[in-house]
Amino acid sequence: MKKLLYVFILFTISMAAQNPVFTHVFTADPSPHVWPDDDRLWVYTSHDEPGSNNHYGMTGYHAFSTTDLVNWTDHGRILHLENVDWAESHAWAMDAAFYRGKYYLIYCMKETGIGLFRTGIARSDKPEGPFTDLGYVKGVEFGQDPALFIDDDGTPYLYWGHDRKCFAAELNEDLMSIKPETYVDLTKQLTHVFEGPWVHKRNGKYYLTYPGLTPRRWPEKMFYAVAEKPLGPYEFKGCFIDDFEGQSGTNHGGVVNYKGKDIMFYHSAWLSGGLSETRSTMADYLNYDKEGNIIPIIPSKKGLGIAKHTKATIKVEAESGFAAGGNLYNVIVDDWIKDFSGNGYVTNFDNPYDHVSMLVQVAKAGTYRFIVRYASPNGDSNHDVLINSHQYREFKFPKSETFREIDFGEVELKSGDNLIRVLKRNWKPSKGVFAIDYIKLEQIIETK
Ligand code: FUB
Repeated sequence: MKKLLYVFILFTISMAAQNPVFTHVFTADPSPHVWPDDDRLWVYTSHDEPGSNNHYGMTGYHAFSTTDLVNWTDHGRILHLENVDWAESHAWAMDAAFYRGKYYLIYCMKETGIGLFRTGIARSDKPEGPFTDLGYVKGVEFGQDPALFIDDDGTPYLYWGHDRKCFAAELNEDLMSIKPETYVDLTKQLTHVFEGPWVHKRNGKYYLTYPGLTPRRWPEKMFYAVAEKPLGPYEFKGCFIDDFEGQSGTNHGGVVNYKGKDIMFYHSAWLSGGLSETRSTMADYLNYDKEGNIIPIIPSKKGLGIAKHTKATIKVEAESGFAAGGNLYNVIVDDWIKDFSGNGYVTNFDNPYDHVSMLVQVAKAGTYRFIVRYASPNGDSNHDVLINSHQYREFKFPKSETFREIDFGEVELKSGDNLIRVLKRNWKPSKGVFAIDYIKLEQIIETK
């Protein structure tokens, strides 16, 4: 009977829901942020590989942004194990921060040859990356599930924890080591803690939320504790997300204030139909009583409740292709044609098979609208677009002195990694400059 009910609930969710938030890709451990002078809400996530149902194969991170909580841009893969020299596996939970004019990702991966979690740190000039690894934070042994909290006075604090433990410390100004004299073991203050700490500040108080096990029993529930200072002491308050139907074994997330309302991002297994390691980001409003206690959340289909569905557009900057799982073959990144997005564009398709390829990751096979932003100041240009080595079409890019989007209609993507390559296959003497700024793939949602 319970099984039947469960199937029904999942079916209903897929018909009309804002939860899970992203339905085109499997994501976990969401880390939500609002950055200075930016009206977007950003969510950084780890990535679950379709079909693996296995935490050990996790390899990279994604960034998402929105201004209306309905339409999301998936900026694609922003960091991968391959971009981190010292790590061999387990790209598990991460967080992001804005500190002294730069954007940081802080993440855990297992160190090559040692197999222990380290807390890595990477930097970018832009919130969507790509991020460059700087190494791992010294003084953080067993550094799983890091959270980097920058207090209002600019002081950086690191929280981390796994396997029923939680620690915290102030970081030095370069973010590359902890101040050992500030190190605290918070484990005893955080009843039931298992992993995944996250800190947000409200009315001058520090709320530390975390996944925990009530004595050693899975699945995880979300708990919280409150303190007057970032490093505690913390007063345990209780559970605010109990286990729920369709939950993955784990839970993990964070709180952000966007346009005046607190939102809790966390994860479930709703999209995968209950596969505990094939997870999806969820979001629900977080409310408090008059005393500042969190009012427990019951995970809802409605989520943020603004529209029937959220919709994601995958946007991949051509110049980030190499860092983000693609390739730049015999082409260059340039910036003299103005009004490009990101850090530039890709140009110099001078010889046969010169190409840029870009990685697009999706959870399930589906049809997407394929849009390219390009410029071709000297005249029409014909280029081939190859999707996963088999969908081969020659596209005509009409003359355009400035960057413009062109919609090439529908393409099929397979579940998992899709490589989209733009190249000049049938080479003819070039008519001049041809530049690719980005590609976009728009999710087609059927409304019933
Ligand atoms: O996503 C991999 C691991 O699962 C995270 O590091 C944990 O917090 C749990 O969510």
